[in-house]
Amino acid sequence: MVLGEVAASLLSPSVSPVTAVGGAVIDAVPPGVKDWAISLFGTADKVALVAGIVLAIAGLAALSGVVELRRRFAGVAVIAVFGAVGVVAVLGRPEVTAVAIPIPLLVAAVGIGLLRWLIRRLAEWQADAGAVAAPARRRFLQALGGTAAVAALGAVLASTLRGAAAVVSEVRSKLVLPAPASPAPVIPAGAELGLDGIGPLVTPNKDFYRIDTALRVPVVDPGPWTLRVTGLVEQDVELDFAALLAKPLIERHVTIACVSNEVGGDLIGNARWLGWPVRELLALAVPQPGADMVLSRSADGWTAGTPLEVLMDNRDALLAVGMNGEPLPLEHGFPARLIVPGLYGYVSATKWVTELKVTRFADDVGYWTPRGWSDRGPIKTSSRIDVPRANRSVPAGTVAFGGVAWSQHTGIGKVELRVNRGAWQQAQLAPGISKDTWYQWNLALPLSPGQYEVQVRATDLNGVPQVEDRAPVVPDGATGYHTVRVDVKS
Ligand SMILES: Nc1nc2c(c(=O)[nH]1)N[C@H]1C(S)=C(S)[C@@H](COP(=O)(O)O)O[C@H]1N2
Ligand SMILES: [Mo]
Repeated sequence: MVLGEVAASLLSPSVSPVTAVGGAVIDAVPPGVKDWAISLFGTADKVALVAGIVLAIAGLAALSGVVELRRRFAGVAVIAVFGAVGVVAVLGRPEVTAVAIPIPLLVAAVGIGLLRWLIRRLAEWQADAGAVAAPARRRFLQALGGTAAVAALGAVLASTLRGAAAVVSEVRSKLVLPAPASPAPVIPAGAELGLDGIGPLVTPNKDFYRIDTALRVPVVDPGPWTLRVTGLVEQDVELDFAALLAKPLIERHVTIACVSNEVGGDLIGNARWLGWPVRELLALAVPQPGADMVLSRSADGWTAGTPLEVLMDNRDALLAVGMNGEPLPLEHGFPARLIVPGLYGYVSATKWVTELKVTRFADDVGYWTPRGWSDRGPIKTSSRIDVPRANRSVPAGTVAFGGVAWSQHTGIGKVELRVNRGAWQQAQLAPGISKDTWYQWNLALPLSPGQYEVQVRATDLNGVPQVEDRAPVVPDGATGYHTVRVDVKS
């Protein structure tokens, strides 16, 4: 296993048998299990999966030792089957490369060699059992300890060696993005309330939520990278990174959100994205009549189905290369991704994007649709109380409430608060950067000592209030009022 990880560090994350098997598990498990894992482990779901795989492999290793001791080649067979599973998993990965195929076999061969060697030492010890000095016992324990030490060293090596990722990180850090032909509109004065505890209006890259199915961040070299526009188009278009950077790029603030964001959750963030409008790229390819969807595909095979009209209208859906003034971070889709105002990420925000297939909802589906999620995913109007934090006690007197509200591509008209299900009271709404971003709000309420339940509700610029009834995140996003309990102390 460690050998596989060292190879992955040097060559590409996708050659790791553990990553390949894990990826296959992610794609194959029934949606219910995956939702359960995400609700249990949250964004630590990947760590949990890898820990599970490591435990399963440790179990298999122990099993192979026990059966090999009883019967020659029984343990060898266990490892061989494991190697075969690794090859099948690697072959099934969309980012499969020729170098990845022999690696599970090599890993299995080394595993088998080690098993036979250790079993021979163990057999010598068993034969030697009566002897007082028991040198065979020492030899076995030395072999076992030595193997473990080499493995531990290898694991350290694998985690520090970041060959492929380091090369691409280096390319990324040297990259100078062109200045936008159309810069982002100036942030209006007062948009940032500066209230202690509200997240910043523009989320720094390091704090930006990350959601994807990739067990390890795909490493995509912008040199050979291309984006192809295919499918129901008058002509296929292929674009490389240099050509993309040479286009007149525009910069826009857009708040993206995950459909798995619970009411009050933090799977949402606002960034300044630099990119080329997707409609201009699609215009070069000329979509054919009848097409109504664009299936975007990433280097790791993930797909999203986005309504064609949303990519063609004037909302500035972007093929983005920059995030808050720097190239996209590797985990946010370097070298290029889609950013579509108004749609949840799972139907729009393809990272490491390599293909746009113009197609029809009747003919194609994105990754999450057969897994229980809706094929359409407009972001639902919602709002969040950031301060005071839920279940916190605050001193009596004037209590400052504040948070964010969003209704991408419509904009927020008002935000209201109510205490203990009383009358709604209008909060002060800060100006938004644009209707595609979230807005901050605040309201100071005089509260005497006691327990309070405070709820927030946003209404969009068309006068439509957010939905009160609670809905789970599946299949197309949560609804309901964010409710916090505040304990006011004398
Ligand atoms: N290649 C790829 N792109 C992806 C995903 C993915 O799993 N793979 N997940 C999507 C989802 S569900 C969301 S919410 C956004 C999150 O983008 P972020 O990680 O940059 O915040 O990315 C989208 N793009
Ligand atoms: Mo998401």
